[in-house]
Amino acid sequence: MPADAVRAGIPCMLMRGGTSKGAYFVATDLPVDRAARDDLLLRIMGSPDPRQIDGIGGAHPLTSKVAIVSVSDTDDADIDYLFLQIGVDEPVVGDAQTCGNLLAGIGPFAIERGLIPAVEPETTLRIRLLNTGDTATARVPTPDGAVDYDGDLAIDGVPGVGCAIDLSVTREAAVLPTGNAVDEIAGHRVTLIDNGMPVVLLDATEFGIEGGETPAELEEDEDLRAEVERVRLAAAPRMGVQDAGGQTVPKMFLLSPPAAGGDLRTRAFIPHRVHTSIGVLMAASVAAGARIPGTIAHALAAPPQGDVTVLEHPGGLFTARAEAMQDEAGIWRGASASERTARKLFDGRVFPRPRR
Ligand code: NQM
Repeated sequence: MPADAVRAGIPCMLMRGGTSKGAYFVATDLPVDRAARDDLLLRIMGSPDPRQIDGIGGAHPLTSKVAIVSVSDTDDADIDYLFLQIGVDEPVVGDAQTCGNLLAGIGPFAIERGLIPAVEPETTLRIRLLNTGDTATARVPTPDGAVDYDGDLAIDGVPGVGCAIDLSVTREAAVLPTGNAVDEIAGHRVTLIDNGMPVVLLDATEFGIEGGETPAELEEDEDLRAEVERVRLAAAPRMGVQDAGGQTVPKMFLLSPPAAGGDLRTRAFIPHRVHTSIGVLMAASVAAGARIPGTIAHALAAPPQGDVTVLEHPGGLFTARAEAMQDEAGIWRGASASERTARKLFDGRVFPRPRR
């Protein structure tokens, strides 16, 4: 990293990954010291400030994200991906979760930066998700030895079409952290599940809502927000998340029966704003839940058919390919696959503000 990043700038690529947007960096372009790195990223994104007016953050958690990428030193992966959630109006940098949407941009970014060579017509890379320890495989179209962002795939929540990037994620940990399909927490029946993202599944009607409300309507309901947060804080330690008050996980899902041609309707608190669509790995966790008898999701979803679960969200539909299978010991294990688009938006140097 240059000694005077404020004047010289730092190489940075702005990318849309799925339905999110973030700043992508090569690890060696950032400070090694964690406190210095986090301070720099807050200054780059313009946090803390609800408008992030003096930085490149987009004033919403879905557009205040950072991906740090490096060549992996393990035999199991080509590329390492560290995800950081940059607080919008608070000076916090969280690493408790990964992001499956930004994951869609990791392959293209690694190829663009020469961290992995492109192979015609498609480059396959194994990505270690440093936040969770899981491993992803990404297939990126590289027809002429370069990433082709053009394509025919449309995903709900993003206008237009783009290249299809296939992602699959495998996990070793059990998907039900408590071993139970349903637990009683803070007076509610809940399912705690993690198929790549720790989420808590709730029945919308138990929280006095119908389940089809808009994100704005849900965010305006202070009593609902308080109750959801109360359950979240009580559930988090049972999912291995300590001090959840300052963390972005677990995510909270209010579920209801399908109403728009899908298998299950979802609304997600992530955890304080409401998602305008759904995260990739959140969808993997919910869809795994819909396949496990006895869970809140299973009770509300249409009966599973084939290997896809179509999740309704505020921006349309998400087709999740999530597996949930019991091993010999009866423990539920999961894996997931999805198709996303990603796009390089801007490449250059970013100039952090001198101080917070
Ligand atoms: O679940 C939002 C997003 C996400 C996470 C969030 C995600 C995922 O939609 O895989 O992508 O975590 O708040 O980008």
